Amino acid sequence: MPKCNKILEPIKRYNERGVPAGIQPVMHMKYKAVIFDLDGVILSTDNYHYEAWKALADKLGIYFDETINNRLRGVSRMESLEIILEKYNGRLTDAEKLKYANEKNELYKSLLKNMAPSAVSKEVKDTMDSLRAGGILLAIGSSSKNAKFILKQVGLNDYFDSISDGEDITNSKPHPEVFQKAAQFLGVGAEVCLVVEDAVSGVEAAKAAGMDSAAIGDAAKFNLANYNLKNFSELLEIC
Ligand code: B16
Ligand code: MG
Repeated sequence: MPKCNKILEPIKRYNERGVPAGIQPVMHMKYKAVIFDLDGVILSTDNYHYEAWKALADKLGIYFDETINNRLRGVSRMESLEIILEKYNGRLTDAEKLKYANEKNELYKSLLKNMAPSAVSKEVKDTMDSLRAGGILLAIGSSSKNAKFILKQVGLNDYFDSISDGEDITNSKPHPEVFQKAAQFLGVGAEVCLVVEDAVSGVEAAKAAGMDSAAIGDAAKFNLANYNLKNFSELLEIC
């Protein structure tokens, strides 16, 4: 498919979705919708996840570091706990696992209250505004059950055309369900969607959904996605 990135003159006023004047719409878009992973793409909650998992690991006497934390990217809460328990000598019942996962989540949620709109960079917001101004639908496809809470914290709760998150799915990435639901909520087919992901499992999920993908951050180190982004704003060149 051809690459189209023709930029129009800046629009002069706010449109009905609150895209500010001066944001440049990108025309002749290749994709009808862009589905963004949340954590690691729109913003980062890595530090909060780390602090909350570390507190639980310390309580159980389990070794935990940044490298293990990186393995939790894009992975569901219970699967994350299983990864942490790889270094645990004892055995936990399912009920105990659930209790500890809930405990971690309560601490994580209290840390998330520190998040503010400044957690979303100007580059990310301006890029999304430009895509929107060009008529592209914008969605979230996140494994997190806290996605809506996080979006509210950063003032983006009413921004996206659809949100598919951990509350909507029974299978987590690399299963394609979260992205399939996002496309379904938008009313578009997989072939017109571009997924933006920071996790390898997320890129694999996009592929399994039959969608193109753009990898950023960690996932961009592997040659799995259709595009590897150095900067978020490069989305304007590939859409
Ligand atoms: P929660 P994403 C993912 O979000 C995180 O990357 C991952 O670290 C986390 O374990 C998962 O959400 C579940 O989060 O405990 O809040 O339900 O990258 O898919 O937006
Ligand atoms: Mg992510």
